[in-house]
Amino acid sequence: MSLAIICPGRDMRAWVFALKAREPQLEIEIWPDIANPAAVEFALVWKHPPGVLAGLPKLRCISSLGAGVDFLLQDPQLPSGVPLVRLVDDELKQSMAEYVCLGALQHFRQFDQYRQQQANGTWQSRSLQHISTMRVGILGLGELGSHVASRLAALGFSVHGWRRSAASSEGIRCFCGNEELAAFLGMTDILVCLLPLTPVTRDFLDCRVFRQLPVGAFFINVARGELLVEQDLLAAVDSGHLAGALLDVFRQEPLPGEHPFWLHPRIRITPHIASITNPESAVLQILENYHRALSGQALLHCVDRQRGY
Ligand code: OXD
Repeated sequence: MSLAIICPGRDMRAWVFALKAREPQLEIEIWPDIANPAAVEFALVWKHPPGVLAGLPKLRCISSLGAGVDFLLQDPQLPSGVPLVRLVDDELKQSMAEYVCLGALQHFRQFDQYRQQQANGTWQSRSLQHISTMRVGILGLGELGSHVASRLAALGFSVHGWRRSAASSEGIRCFCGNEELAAFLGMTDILVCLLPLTPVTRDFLDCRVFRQLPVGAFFINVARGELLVEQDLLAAVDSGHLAGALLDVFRQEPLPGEHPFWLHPRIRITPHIASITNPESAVLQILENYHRALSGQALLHCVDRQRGY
């Protein structure tokens, strides 16, 4: 039996090292060099070529190498009976919180404006509100969203959240479903998107959403590019309705060289680095699930294929 790593185009040596450090006997195969597909019982996957998993007849578990599983569910030949799991990892949560807190603080403390003043040789202080007057709304209160919310609240921001369906959210005001979306957006000065990408959420962030935000709101997308209608964001920023945006994810990655986001003065971009899986910490969950899968026990962080997360 073996564990296959299927992550085209990535250097997986750190993963093999971390897995072997904890479990030296583990047999690891790296796609496309899988000697015996019938021996593979566990697959560790990121953006695999569609159809590859269907060629592994003895799979007992498919684990995403990240928090998202949208790329798995888009594979039309995804083996139907095999459980899917995603990573829930403290370091993923920590790095996501760092990124969003930095983006929110930079906007709140007007760093872009000070940068501009520096370029113009202008020495001038700008007015500063109390941080509690800055209302941050988190779309998606799953593992990452809830953690980010608690870190933003610890900094002093007023934080509230929105989720598609009702569920308890400790210590944070939560709006639910389409009926409460307008109320949520209407009191959001910084909108942070951490929704999973599913057929229901694709293109969710469009002109109707931006229109309902207060004038001068700021937008941060750290979820998936396909949630955003990019033209609608550009129009909302260019019209002055939105103050700007910080984007880490895009419909097409890498972002094409001629894309208007590159040179836009009020849109900042990063190359999908908000939260990066650290092999050292992530292999703990992966190995736990590997053993659970082999012994037929319930797996950690299973994905509901119907919901898409
Ligand atoms: C993830 C990602 O899903 O990095 O973990 O996008």
